[in-house]
Amino acid sequence: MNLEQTLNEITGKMYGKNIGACTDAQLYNGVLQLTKEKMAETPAITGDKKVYYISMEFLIGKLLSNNLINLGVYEELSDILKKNGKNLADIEEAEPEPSLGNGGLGRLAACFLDSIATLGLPGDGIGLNYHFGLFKQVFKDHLQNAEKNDWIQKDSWLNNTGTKFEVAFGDRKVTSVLYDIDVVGYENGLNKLHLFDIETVDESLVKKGITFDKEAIEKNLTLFLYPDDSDEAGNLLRIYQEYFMVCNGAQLILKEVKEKGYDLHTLPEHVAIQINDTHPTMVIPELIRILTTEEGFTMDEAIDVVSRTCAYTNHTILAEALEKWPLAYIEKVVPQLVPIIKELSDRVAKKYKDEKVQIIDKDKRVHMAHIDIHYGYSVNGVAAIHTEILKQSELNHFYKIYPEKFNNKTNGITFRRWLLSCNHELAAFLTQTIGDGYKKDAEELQKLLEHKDDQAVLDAIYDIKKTKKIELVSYIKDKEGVELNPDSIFDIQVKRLHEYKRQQMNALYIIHKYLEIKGGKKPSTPLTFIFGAKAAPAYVIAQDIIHLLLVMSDIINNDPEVSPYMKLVMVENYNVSYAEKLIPACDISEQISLASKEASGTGNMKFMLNGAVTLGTSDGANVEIHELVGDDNIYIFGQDSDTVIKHYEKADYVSKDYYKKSPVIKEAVDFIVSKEALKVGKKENLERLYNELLNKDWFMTLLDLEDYIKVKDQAFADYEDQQKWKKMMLVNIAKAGFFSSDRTIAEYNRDIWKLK
Ligand code: 9GP
Repeated sequence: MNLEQTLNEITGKMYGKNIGACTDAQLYNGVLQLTKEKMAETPAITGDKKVYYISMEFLIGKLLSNNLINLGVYEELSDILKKNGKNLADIEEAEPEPSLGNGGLGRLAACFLDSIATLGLPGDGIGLNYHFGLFKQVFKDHLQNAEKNDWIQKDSWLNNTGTKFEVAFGDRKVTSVLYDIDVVGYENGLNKLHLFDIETVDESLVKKGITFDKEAIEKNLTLFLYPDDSDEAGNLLRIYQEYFMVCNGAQLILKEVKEKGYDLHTLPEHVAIQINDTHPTMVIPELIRILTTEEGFTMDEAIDVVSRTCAYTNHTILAEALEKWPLAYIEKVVPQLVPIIKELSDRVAKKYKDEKVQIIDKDKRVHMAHIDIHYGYSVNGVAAIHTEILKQSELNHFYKIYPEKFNNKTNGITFRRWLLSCNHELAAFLTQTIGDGYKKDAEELQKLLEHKDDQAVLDAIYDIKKTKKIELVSYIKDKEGVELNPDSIFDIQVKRLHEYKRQQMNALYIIHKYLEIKGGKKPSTPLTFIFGAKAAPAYVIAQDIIHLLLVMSDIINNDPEVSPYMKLVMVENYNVSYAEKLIPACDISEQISLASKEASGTGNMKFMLNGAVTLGTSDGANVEIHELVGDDNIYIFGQDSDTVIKHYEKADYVSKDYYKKSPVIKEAVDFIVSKEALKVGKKENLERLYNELLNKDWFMTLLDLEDYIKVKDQAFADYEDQQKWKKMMLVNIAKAGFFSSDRTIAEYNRDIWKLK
């Protein structure tokens, strides 16, 4: 049977209809089943050694288009649907986006799974199946509201495996259920994403918004990703979730190893466990516990085997990734781990006197990252500068003890999703111009450089950008009700909302531009500023920044004197699907974190690959983008990380000094609490943000603001020179190959996992 006959048979059985008679939603279910059947026929990737990537988040995005591409049937299916009067893009719209991740960390995990399978390496993900995931963002009265994200439908990519494990929280025992999502490599075999759920989960526990009884562990454990942890019950719930994930993960790993007939003493020869930030750290004591209590290992043997199996990735220098749990909390949740953790801590204390490297500190808090570093065999950062900062300052005490453990793995992105799937036009044009070798070997994108002076190629890239802008304009009109001008410059900042990412600095630039236009100074080409970001519900200042952006968009878009020259839109509920529409349409990619604070960033890579030019600080992977494209094809501004780190060390940054010194800064900051802003916005939020900027500004917004304004204005001016801009676009696309996650994974494998 050919693909069309199979699909007709499926829709016939499901709905008694042929393809042409189905609605898009029905067809989505039909194509879902068809794709799942094709994946089930794909051979599993096997080998002597397997990697398990354990992560609290997997931000996998919609899967239909990607799976079809990787299976090699996207075009064929698209043609079949067209022949039947249907459009694959419309059918993709019917797919709900899984809500299993938050930001870069989770998206990276998803890109990695794609690349691991594409490279034909045996490797599975291990995580949790959150029913309401990260919250759904809804704007009301210029404020963010959080609602549950009800993404799981009857038919979905989740396959109930029937596998169950018992998890003990002290004397309290619960049962897990394992769901798998198939991960198919690009023209390669199959791996799995294993998502554990608690059998007794109860969705009806959530009454209003995202509030629920935090103590009802049996019911709430897998409801939300990152539930509010501003109180003790919230902290305990996080520990319950983390332990539930690793206890299941450890049981699954050991079960698979035994089923293959390997002796557990040879674990490091058959398994590598990659610990993604510190959330899965308890897998180390948990494995040691199982091996010593159930498998007859001595403590020395268990520690040795586990330490040669586990590797740790650090994804940020902010405190949030270096979890420190009070020992008393761990005692409440998993008392059986406490003796193991104490043993691990005692061994360190005997060997090293330095307080900074202890596992349990004087206040009886357990430093999770310290467990990873002492009892794992590899510690990696996620961009060159980030790894240097870890070695030289954040984790310097450990680097001195274990220099051989530290290594860098600059992040990457899967080009299947971030080029082939989200920008068919550009992918087709690249194939036509440089052949399709780049799909397997991303470095081949460099062939595009041979066309740097080819007018037809330069024009085509520019025209594709215009097509994507027009598509985005219509999407945003539909979703947000805002009319944008496709002939304007699209300047986009999309990422989690955090002060270190400095959306507030961008907002101050926008205020400055608004005031300039009001004063009669109009930009030659109109400007469109687009934001997308969710703020953690308990993060007050982040909510205030969203408020300011929504207030400013109201003021700007409704001012007839200003709106022909500039528009501002903050898209609601930014997620992977939205990113796939925004990124191909972007001209200027905002990567403006305070230097030293963004470990890597991966949005920066996605934008570059789609022909946007970066406006950024010397932070994270921006540094490597800069090296690759050269000074002429990027806009870099602001203080470098050494300077910033010194400011922190000396505690000598005073934001008010910058405010007093610069009339431009003062004018922009003052506007936040101006009559005009207060007429639209809320006094409490705007005043709080204003005071924060003037009296604290922990992430040094005002430090770089003047330079930011200058360099951003330069970028806008350069855009006027179309020829110059087209060349910049071309160089950025051509140089993006380094950032393929296939390269990153090949490096992880070469240096850390060593799978055949
Ligand atoms: O903030 C980092 C981001 O810079 C990086 O690209 C990403 C993937 O490595 O991880 C983010 N970290 C977190 O989300 C939490 O540590």
